[in-house]
Amino acid sequence: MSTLQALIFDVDGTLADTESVHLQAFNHAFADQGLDWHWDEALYTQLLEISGGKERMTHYWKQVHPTMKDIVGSGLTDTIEHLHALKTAAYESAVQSGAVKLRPGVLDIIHSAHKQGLRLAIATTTSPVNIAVLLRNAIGPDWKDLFVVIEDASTAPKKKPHPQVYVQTLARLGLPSGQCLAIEDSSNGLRAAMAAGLKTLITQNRFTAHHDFSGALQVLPDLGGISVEQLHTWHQQ
Ligand code: XBP
Ligand code: MG
Repeated sequence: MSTLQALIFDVDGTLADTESVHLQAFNHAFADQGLDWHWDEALYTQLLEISGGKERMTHYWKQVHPTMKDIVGSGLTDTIEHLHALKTAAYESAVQSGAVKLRPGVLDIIHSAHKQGLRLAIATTTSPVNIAVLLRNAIGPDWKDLFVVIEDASTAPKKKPHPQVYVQTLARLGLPSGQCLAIEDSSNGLRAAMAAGLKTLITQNRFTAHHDFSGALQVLPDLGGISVEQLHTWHQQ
């Protein structure tokens, strides 16, 4: 029987309910560039089927505004890069000003798991600056000391449901998937983790409550009141 040695956390929607702040940041970038794009929550819930902010904007552009000319005069890719840089800056300042709190139970689980000697890792499709601003504000300047591995959009360009980010996390942990547990919020994340052979706990949120979570170890509203011991028990199931 493989005992649990590591927890691998997704970021957006799992560590914190960040997507409404991402949504505001996208709309800020569009308005800043004089685009008449405005994503409401209903549309964004659909667009979240596409992991990765750049991929999401590219999908939207090609699907909804195929005739739109690029705005920086050097083609779609550069325009998307430019919009994404603006969006990330807007997201960073919103989180920096306290727009996002960690979800219930997350900080307790991180600290108790770390104290009990479990290794902690992050496997996300978001950008590294977004992880840093969230966790620096939520945990403190030494937040990185708690995580032995961080894989993100800068190290794993193939986005969930592709398993690349989880496969690379496992390789860097040096652990078999059977000794780890992934914690996710979305069907893309669940599929990516399961494709890497990981048992996965889902903490759903309002953007993902309608998703198909077949194959998840558990589907929870959040981690509130969940102990590390309980994670061990579920992992042994
Ligand atoms: C969720 C995502 C990200 C965010 C936006 O990531 O798909 O794209 O929505 O962040 P996670 P970026 O894997 O943590 O759930 O604009 O930086 O992509
Ligand atoms: Mg997520």
